Amino acid sequence: AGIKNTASERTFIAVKPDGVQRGLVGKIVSRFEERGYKLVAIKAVVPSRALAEEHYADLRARPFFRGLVEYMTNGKAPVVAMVWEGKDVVRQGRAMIGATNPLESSPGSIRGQYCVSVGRNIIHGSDSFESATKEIQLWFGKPGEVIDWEPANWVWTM
Ligand code: 3AN
Repeated sequence: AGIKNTASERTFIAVKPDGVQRGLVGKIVSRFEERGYKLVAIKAVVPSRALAEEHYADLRARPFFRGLVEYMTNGKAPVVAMVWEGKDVVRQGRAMIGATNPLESSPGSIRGQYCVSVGRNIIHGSDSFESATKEIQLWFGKPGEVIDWEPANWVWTM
């Protein structure tokens, strides 16, 4: 409850193993940077089964759950986990990513530009402020993993 300050909101974004395999990490990072968001955490990680199952706990009953966890954890490529900060970043992040099913993702969205299969849709983004809080804690729970910093103008502030 209370008023949320969405200017300093944070969201959890992850390039999934298929996105890493396809060399899309840089393009995805660029989109968030160029939109005006601030990168406050990033790491490559092969998640444990427990972490992946907790991350996708809401989907436990779905038929694709086992396959989804297997593909996130098999280590053929890591997940690139990130935390992005800025105004309305939870909702904007979802809009930039596009619909879950690539058949419904608008062509200008990340999934709309790079994916054709719902089971290989290259990227995850938190779907609400509450999910973001939970997912940031889950993936970046150790002290110091999320970094507060202030942008400065390095072109002429010297
Ligand atoms: P989103 O990732 O857009 O929040 P969710 O939470 O419904 O969508 O699904 C999480 C992940 O589960 C998707 N990114 C996708 O990898 C996988 N998934 C969702 N629906 C299907 C499906 N029908 N078949 C296979 N995988 C699916």
